[in-house]
Amino acid sequence: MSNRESASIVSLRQRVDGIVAETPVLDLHTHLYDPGFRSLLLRGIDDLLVYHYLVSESFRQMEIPYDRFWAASKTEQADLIWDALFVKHSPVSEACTGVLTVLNALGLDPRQGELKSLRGWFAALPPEEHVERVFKAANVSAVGMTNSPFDDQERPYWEQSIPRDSRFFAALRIDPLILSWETAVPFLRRNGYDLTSDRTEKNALEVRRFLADWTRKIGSRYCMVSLPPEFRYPADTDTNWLLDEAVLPHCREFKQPFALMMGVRRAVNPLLRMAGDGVGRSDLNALRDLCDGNPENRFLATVLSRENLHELVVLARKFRNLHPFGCWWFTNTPQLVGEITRMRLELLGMSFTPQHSDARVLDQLIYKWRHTRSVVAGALSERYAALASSGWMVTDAEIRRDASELFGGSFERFCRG
Ligand code: HDL
Ligand code: ZN
Repeated sequence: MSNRESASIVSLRQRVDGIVAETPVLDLHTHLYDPGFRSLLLRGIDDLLVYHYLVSESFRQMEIPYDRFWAASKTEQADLIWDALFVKHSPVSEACTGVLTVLNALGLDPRQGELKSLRGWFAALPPEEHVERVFKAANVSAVGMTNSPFDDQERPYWEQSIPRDSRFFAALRIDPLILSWETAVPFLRRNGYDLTSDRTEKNALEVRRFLADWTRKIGSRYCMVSLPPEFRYPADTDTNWLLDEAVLPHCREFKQPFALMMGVRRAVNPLLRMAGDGVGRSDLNALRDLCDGNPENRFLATVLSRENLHELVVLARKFRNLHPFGCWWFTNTPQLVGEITRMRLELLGMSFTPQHSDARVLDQLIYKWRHTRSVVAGALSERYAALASSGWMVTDAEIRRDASELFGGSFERFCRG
């Protein structure tokens, strides 16, 4: 490669880095809450350190019995995790590095003094100002929440009219309905829905009334469910009856996509509580038959198993009502985000959404998006360099258009249908 050619590759990467950095992102799936939900919005150094990704990693470096850890206060747990993963060992995992990316971006040096000074800094930051500071540092324009009518902590907030920050849009999460029908029925009955667990048209209509009531109450933009690797479609199950007779007709009526997160094996180690979930390979024939059998429905989909990711991309080539999104959870590491994004660009062009943060703690938006932007910009630059070698010189306007598509535009267009 001549000096001139290598110089133009470097400048191309710099152009792409710059444009990607200045492109605001719509983060379609997080577990964050609008500050109006008060204590449900997790933020600050202790919430960052007790993030379940770090809990599972720290148990590998600690002898403490599970119950002793869970009996400790959040501050004590954070101290244990800091010592295990940051003091006794280099914090090289993605989740550890992320904490340091956040602190560095906020101008905080964790090497100076104890965690106490960091705690004091965050404690002095009002939630609304904290949101502004993080959204600016992460260049995030909006985040999708995860809103469950079945969550006893969250539900009361929807029953009062709290002031809402429109940047936090709602998404209706319905795992208990879809996956635990027998326990969902008494919950629905307690909340005014006249149904039984029998698979009748009347009961299906009551479930649709529940879905419609909550979609209107929270103004959700899509419905979402996470599914175990064993999920099959079609199948003679309550899950599939609910999908066919209630959820998918509801999504058609409200002109909303249905989001599937496939391949999570819950409570592989229950002693780790939220940190105890694992992964399993899904049978994506189920997704194929959902897309093929419901052409009027639109499906957002992400998969947890790396082995499913190539199949998901190939399926998306066959069904335009399928929109792959994100490098979910255990695939959200720089190496895998790079591999997955290159695969998607090379097989789908721009018709996908490369990432969602899945952030649970406000400050995580900073690291999850800085790390993602760097990797996506690299993959995009490589594709543009391939174009350049065929004489197609991408313009800055085209890079801005493409980045805007990848960081929320394509999702929003898919939602509009
Ligand atoms: O089911 C989900 O939405 C997952 O994202 C889980 O919440 C998981 O605990 C998680 O936070 N992954 O990033
Ligand atoms: Zn999630």
